[in-house]
Amino acid sequence: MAAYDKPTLVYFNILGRGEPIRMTFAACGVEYDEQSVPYGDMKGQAGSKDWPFGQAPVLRTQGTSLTQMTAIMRYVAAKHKPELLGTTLEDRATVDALLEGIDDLYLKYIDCVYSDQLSPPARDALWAKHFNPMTAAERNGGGHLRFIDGFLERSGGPFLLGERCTIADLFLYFALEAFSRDVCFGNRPAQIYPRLGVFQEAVADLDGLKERLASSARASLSFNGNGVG
Ligand SMILES: N[C@@H](CCC(=O)N[C@@H](CS)C(=O)NCC(=O)O)C(=O)O
Repeated sequence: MAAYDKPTLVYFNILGRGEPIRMTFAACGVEYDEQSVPYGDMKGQAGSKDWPFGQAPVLRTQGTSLTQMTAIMRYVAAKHKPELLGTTLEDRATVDALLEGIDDLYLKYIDCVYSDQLSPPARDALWAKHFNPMTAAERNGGGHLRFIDGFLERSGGPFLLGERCTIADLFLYFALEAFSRDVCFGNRPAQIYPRLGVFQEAVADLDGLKERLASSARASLSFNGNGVG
C-alpha cells in the first residue's frame, strides 16, 4: 500500500480558523502536519497558486494548496469520513447552509474582536443584535444564534441534523467556545439557549475529537491573533 501523503495545515499559532480544520482531522482520526504562516511569503505571493487568496488557513496536499476553511473541512471529511458531510443530498446542502450561517454569526464576533477589542459596549451591541432571542426577526444579516438553535430544535438533537454529527457541528462547537469565554458572553448563550448544553456535551464526547479538545497543545493556543476573545 502506498504511504499516506500527510497533508500540511498552514496556519497561525492560534485557534482561529485553523481549529475547526484541526477538529475535523481529529474527528476523522487522521494525522497531519502543521506549519506556521510565513507572513511575508503569504503577502508577497498573494494571489499565487500557493496563496490563492493571500490568506490562511491553507492545506497543502496532493501537490495542491487548498484554501477557505469550510472548503478544507469538507475536503478532509469527504476524503476520510464522508458521513460527516451528511448522508442524503438534502442533508449535505443543509450542512453547507449551516456552515455558511454559522460563519455569518462567527464573523460578527470576529469583527467585534478585531475592530472593537470586544469592548463592553461593542459586546453588548453584538449580543443585542445577533444573540438576544428577542431580536431574531430584526435586521441582522442572517447572523443570529436563534437561527442556529432553531436547527437543533427541529432536529431534536443532540446534533444539528439529529443523531449524526457533521462538520457543521464541529464549527458550531468551536464558535460556541469562542462566544462563551468569560471575556465574551460567559455562560449566557447556554443559559438562554438550553439546547446548546446538550449539543456541546454530545460533540465533546466524539471519539478522536474528545482527545483533541483535552490536549495541552490546544489549551496553549489563544482564540484570536490580537490577544482578545
Ligand atoms: N474566508 C477565509 C477567511 C480567511 C481569513 O480571514 N484568514 C485570516 C486569518 S483567520 C488571514 O489570513 N488574515 C490575514 C490577512 O487577511 O491578511 C476562510 O474561511 O478561510
